[in-house]
Amino acid sequence: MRYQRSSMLFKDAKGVIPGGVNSPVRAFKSVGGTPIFVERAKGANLYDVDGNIYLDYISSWGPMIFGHAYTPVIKAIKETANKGTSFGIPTALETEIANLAIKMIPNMNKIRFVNSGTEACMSAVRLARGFTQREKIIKFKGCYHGHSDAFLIQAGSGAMTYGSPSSPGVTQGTAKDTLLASYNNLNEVELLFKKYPDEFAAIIIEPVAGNMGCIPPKQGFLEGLRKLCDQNGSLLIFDEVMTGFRLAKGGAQELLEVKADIATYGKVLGGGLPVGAFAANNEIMEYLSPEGPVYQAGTLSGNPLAMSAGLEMLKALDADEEIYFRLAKKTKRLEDGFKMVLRDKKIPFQINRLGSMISIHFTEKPVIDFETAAQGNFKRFNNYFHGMLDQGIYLPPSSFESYFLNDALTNEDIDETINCFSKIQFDI
Ligand code: KE4
Repeated sequence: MRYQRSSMLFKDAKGVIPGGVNSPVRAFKSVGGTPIFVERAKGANLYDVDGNIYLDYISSWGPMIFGHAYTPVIKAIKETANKGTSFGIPTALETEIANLAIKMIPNMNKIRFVNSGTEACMSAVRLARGFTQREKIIKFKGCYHGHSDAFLIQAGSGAMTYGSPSSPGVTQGTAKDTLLASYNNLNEVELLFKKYPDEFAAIIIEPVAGNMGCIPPKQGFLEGLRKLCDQNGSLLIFDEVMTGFRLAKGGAQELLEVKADIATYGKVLGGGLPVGAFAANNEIMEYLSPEGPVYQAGTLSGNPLAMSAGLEMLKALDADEEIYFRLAKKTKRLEDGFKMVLRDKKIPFQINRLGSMISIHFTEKPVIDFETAAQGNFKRFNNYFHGMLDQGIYLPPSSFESYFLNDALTNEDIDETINCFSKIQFDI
């Protein structure tokens, strides 16, 4: 049986870990079935505990941009570990990676390292609130900024009313300060600023949405948010946890040429170890403890083991002038192949792509926001997901996720993926 040992391990895991996983998306809840358990990974391949081999299209949800077990990162981790893994005392390594990150990221002077994207986004909002001395924030339906209370908010009864908690445990008191707008809808944001003048500390957005599937910003959308923030004295926070160091050295700020006031990072920045970060100019960062009044801290923040992995990733990206071109070209090859198959089978679909971020929605209408993303044919998606998994292609187990290609994928791997795709029975 193809997944026998994974099934056993999943059963064991559920006896001691909630849902058998340490992050819900891994449980295959939306696609059904039993998650595979990985034994090891190298390059573009995952090897599960039943001896099955996969081409990996999530790359640990972004970090493995050069592929798994990337030699320079592994070497750095081993060498650093021999000298101790964490001290809770400053190391020169933190300054080295901070300098390189600030060199690569436009518009920022300082960066603070934390341990996850959630922590980075949570801290960025607190910093924006402290800096502006305002309480409300605007986020966008379908954008995910981690599981901090302020972000687990769904649209309230009317678009202009307060949000409501999208998870038990999040209080109404928290929800009242988070208001929602639709992605790619500038008008809704303008109305919020009109309704709550001088009350918004910040807008937080994924500059290229990756948690509704991939949704690029419409022409002028981010520029419009920039203008509204400038007009209203609010900060623009780019959540670049996914896009940072993946779309370009300078992330979405560089690629889309829109300036953020605070940008958050994670994933690629840690090279597969737990790292998040947030960056801003000197004026804003001076408000952060211990220099300023906005408190933020972390026992393992900037620990040398994670910093050594992240530093090697950034060095490799900074030195490789072609990486982003190669990744975009490979992702376009996949896009073109998928389109040819689906057009030939006359299956309605939308493929959104920017750089190496891509996703498929089985729907007629262009997917431009959460509402249109939610109109996909999920049964068809789930059938496609499992049909590909059974052929050794590991895709994100939800149509609300973006695919993350890695540079270890070859053109032959992409063509093999397209070949597997052509064998799927879509017309169920
Ligand atoms: P983490 O706390 O999971 O490191 O980062 C949260 C986060 C923040 N911002 C964006 C744009 C993100 O995509 C994420 C996390 N991404 C998900 C994948 N959609 C992580 C996968 C998971 O939750 O297991």
